Amino acid sequence: MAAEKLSKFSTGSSQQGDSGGGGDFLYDSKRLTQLTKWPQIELKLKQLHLIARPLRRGDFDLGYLELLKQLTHVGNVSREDFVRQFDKMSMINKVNEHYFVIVLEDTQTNRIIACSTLALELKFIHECSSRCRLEDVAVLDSYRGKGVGQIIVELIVELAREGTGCYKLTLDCNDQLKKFYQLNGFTYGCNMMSIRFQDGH
Ligand code: 16G
Repeated sequence: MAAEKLSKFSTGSSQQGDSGGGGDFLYDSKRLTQLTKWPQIELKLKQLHLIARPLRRGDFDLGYLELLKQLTHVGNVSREDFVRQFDKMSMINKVNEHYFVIVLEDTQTNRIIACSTLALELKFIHECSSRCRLEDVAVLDSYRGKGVGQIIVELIVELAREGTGCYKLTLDCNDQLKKFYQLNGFTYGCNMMSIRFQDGH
């Protein structure tokens, strides 16, 4: 039963391949381009001169971390730190896909202007299903108000729905963003609690 719930894209283990031409993607870009809704999403992106693709090792130079700084504390992350973390995620993805970081790149400036991450957690419950989390959604301030946030969330929702076989997709957000996520298909369910380690950055 669990096997039947696997995505139509599932290949057993991650393909490190890249149908998009850049080489070192975090996961196979077909995960995005084979989504049923991809043509509609791609059209919306084109109108804004944007492309959507998996994170690449070279994105350190295209403003990925600067973008994340608009979401929360990032701290000092050197190129070596970034590449080490990227390679760890990539290795984990080879065993079983877990990290789907999507970036939107402006084709006119070659800067990354929005991002989001789908993280997949394997479970025993729900017949050995998986649960997905929507994480680290950020849109560069100068690109807000154009529907970019809606596109980046839609991509993750479709990837979770169609590309993972998970039984649910959840997220954490502050009160100001509740309305935005409700408009994008999420319902308010249960409370999120946390213990913050380190010094509460
Ligand atoms: C938001 C993000 C979460 C991110 C956190 C960082 C979404 C949907 N939620 O809750 O993914 O990890 O902010 O804030 O993007 P923190 O540094 O206070 O944990």
